[in-house]
Amino acid sequence: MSETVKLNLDDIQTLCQTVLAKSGFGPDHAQAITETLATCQFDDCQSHGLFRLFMCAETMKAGKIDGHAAPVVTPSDNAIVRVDAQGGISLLAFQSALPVLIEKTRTHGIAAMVINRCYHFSALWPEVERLSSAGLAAMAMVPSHSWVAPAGGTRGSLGTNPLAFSWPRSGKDPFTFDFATSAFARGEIELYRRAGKPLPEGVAIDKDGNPTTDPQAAMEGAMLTFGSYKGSALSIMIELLAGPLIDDLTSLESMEFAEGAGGAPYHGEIILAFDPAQFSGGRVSENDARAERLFADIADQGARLPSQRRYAARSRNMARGFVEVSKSLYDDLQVLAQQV
Ligand code: NDP
Ligand code: PYC
Repeated sequence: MSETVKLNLDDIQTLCQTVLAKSGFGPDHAQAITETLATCQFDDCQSHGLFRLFMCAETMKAGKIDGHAAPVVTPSDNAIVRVDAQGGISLLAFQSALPVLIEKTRTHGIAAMVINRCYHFSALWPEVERLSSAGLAAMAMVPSHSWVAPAGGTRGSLGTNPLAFSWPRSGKDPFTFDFATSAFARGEIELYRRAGKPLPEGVAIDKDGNPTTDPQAAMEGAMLTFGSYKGSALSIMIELLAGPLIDDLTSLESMEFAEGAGGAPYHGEIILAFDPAQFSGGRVSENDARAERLFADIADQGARLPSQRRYAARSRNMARGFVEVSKSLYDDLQVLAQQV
């Protein structure tokens, strides 16, 4: 990072609250968004930290989101907790239904949270880590906008469709991964465009279907999935599980719904939680030891676990009490705070 600015938690909260309140988000939504952005920024998650304030403001400007929506959790006797975000940002809906998901998972061994009619702009790891910190294993998935071409295709049909997983570890940070099924997240391409840097090969094609390393051409053309047909198939699975399965929109439909107005995609989300106590027949500590043996074998080869960089950033930033963001991002956020 070239020139940087140091921001402590108060600075982050003030900046977020100013932008969000001025954009038109009510206090509950502003609080939920601020918590997530601060959590991401303290983990040095650049594409989904403070940078996402632009997307929040843009989503409000696009005119369809309800910044004051009150999520509604539907009671059920089964293992599915359904929460209708009522056209607001997903985060408040997630928070409202989380205690029910935890309770249902402990009752049934496996349970799912289905969020409908939400705008989604955030990283998924803060959500799955809320579940692993309650001793549960968890997965989360969302579609987005149809920016991504399927393997062998020439135009966007799929979303950047992130998949997140978290596994609780006694006395240690959980094992967590969270990544887009596109080769790059859209947010990452936006960061390359801001920095005027070319993309690596294999990330995108232009609008004529030719490979490109130009971030602007990539955004006008189509992004590619990671791992060729394998990432493409995973991405399609996410479309199905977090779309038609839960009676909500695919990335194609989310794009149509936006009518070119920009902002965050609008769709549903599915979060699955597993109770290790029930799945292992009560033999949690013996099976935790197996998992730990696997992690140790990986580390022993000099390989790193996913999220290790993030946890190191978290402990460093928490200890010193501030994060460093690029001065150009900080300046642009100050302008945003004046403009909205
Ligand atoms: P990254 O490629 O930055 O990272 C993906 C994961 O891989 C992280 O858990 C990361 O851990 C891990 N990782 C990276 N390098 C290594 C390595 N060498 N060895 C082992 N593990 C490694 O993620 P993306 O850019 O694809 O996604 C970034 C964020 O964007 C995600 O949080 C995702 O949820 C979000 N997103 C949200 C969307 C939405 O619609 N809401 C859409 C698409 C993405 P570490 O962090 O420690 O480096
Ligand atoms: O980075 O692909 C992305 C993204 C989409 C919605 C929020 N982030």
